[in-house]
Amino acid sequence: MSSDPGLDAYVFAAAFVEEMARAGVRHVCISPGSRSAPLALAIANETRLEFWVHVDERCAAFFALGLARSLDQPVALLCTSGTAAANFYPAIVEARSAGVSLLVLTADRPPELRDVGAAQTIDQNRLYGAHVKWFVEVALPEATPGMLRYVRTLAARAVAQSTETPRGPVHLNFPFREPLVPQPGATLRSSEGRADGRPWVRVTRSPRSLDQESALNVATRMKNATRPIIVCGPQSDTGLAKPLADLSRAIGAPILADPLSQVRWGIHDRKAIVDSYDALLRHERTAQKLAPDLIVRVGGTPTSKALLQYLERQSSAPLIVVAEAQWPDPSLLAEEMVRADPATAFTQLFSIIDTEPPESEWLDRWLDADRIARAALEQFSCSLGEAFEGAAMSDVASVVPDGATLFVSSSMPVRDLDAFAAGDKRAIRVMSNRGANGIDGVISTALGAAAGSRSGGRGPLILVIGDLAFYHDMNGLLAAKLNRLDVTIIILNNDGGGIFSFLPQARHPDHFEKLFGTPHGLDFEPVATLYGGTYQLASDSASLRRCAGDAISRGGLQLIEVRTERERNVALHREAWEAVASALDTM
Ligand SMILES: Cc1ncc(C[n+]2csc(CCOP(=O)(O)OP(=O)(O)O)c2C)c(N)n1
Ligand SMILES: [Mg+2]
Repeated sequence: MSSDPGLDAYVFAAAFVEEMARAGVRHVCISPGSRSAPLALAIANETRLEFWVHVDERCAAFFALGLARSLDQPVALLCTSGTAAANFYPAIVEARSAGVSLLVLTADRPPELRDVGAAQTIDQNRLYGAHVKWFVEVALPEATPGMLRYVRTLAARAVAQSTETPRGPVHLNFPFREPLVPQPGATLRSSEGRADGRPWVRVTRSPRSLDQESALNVATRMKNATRPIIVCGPQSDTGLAKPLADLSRAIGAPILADPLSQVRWGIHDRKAIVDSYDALLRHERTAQKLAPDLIVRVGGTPTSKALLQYLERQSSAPLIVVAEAQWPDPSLLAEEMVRADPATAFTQLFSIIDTEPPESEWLDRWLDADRIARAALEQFSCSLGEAFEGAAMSDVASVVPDGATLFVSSSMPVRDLDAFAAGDKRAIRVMSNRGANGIDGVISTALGAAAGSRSGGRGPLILVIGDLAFYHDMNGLLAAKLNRLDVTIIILNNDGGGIFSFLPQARHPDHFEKLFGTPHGLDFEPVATLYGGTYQLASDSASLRRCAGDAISRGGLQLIEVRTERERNVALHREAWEAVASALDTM
């Protein structure tokens, strides 16, 4: 123990922070507080780290989630003790469900001040329960060689734990005793790590592949199928598209590409991509004609309910799920679970199958239906003289520049993107908080992704969000103002929860508006002024495309509102599906 215990705490914290940086962390979201001072100062002094300060911890954690997603890197979070830490909770739940690496650092009182009425002290032991992969009650800081070895190893291990498949959040609770800062004038020295900036512990791993025998078995099943389909659900690996396209070609399978699959858009071989399945599988006769004899699924559970229901009806076709870690099969119909990294597994399978592609009347049948459904949807949208959420979603998707990121909120935006937006060869990343499907933290996550796009040298970020989800996270907009982020936000304002009008409760009008519709009557224009942004109201397709195009090229915080009406929106969706059905009837 030195004569400056505040300096010892700093040295200990700085060793942790330095090791975090050496293990690949580049960004930290910090929320203000006193107990966390040793870590906050160490982070601010670590030149490899960029730090983002957020007053609202809920926003901070979602912002970190968006950054981690965008950069495909672990991101750290720091807050003080008490309810501050509890406000991290929803983003941690999402990170756990969606497999995103976060290092959650919370400061705490030392053991002797717990449960004795000390201020701002709650039980932070395993605060996030099963929603973190790893919890550590960190030792009290000491600047001795042994304890510095301990804290360096801890940092390396925490990063490794959070980035190991399945990725996820880890929680480290740091007790600090007062004094929390070094004496005035003290030199903020740090301890010695390994030479040449090497991490204290280098962690090595390689993607999980299939052993020879399993690969041969799965390849044989795929090759023998005459009516195979591949369903690609939400996933973030942009490297999956090519091996997936190769495999689909080798077995003559259509790829039903979820909007969050990173396969619907992109420059890979697109010949087998089907993206109108949500509309065409609602047509019973077409769905029957498209009954598969093998289903291969990869990625998370698909967004489309029509697709999920179709898959459940095909229970006689064997279902092979390729998933390295999660168990993405709520249908409980999987016959085989292939435990390997999907891109690696598909490359292996393709190298075994690599024969002349089969003459595929089967694939043509899918592509014909897809073309007819798409044309009917487009014709329907063009014929409207009013704002329609489905058309708005495809309008926005159509003006997203190559290289941009499109973030869509849960509830109807992600479903409308799925149902109405056609894929093409633009390299567009599509993101959404679909781990736990929350409508909270959407703005902050999107802004985190915008920050990630900026630091990764990528294109702009466009967010499409419902009015309730927008309202839920308005606090998050401060990050756009303070950090001068470029983000175009399209608010689909139907004055409440539009999704509920599609659900059975809509047929119980007595309490519907109060309990489910939840209109708020808010005027969003002043929100743009409050946060230093620009506001536009778009009244139809043409003006939405124009406003969005202008907003994206202007940069800064751009809000565009599209006003719709919930009941009318349901009617228009039904008309769109009917238009598709009539077109398919002629097939
Ligand atoms: C945090 C959270 N609270 C509640 C819900 C339940 N919920 C699902 S959709 C929805 C309404 C969303 O409304 P809005 O964002 O306006 O989108 P719309 O349905 O109108 O497209 C609600 C409350 C949820 N998913 N997440
Ligand atoms: Mg709404």
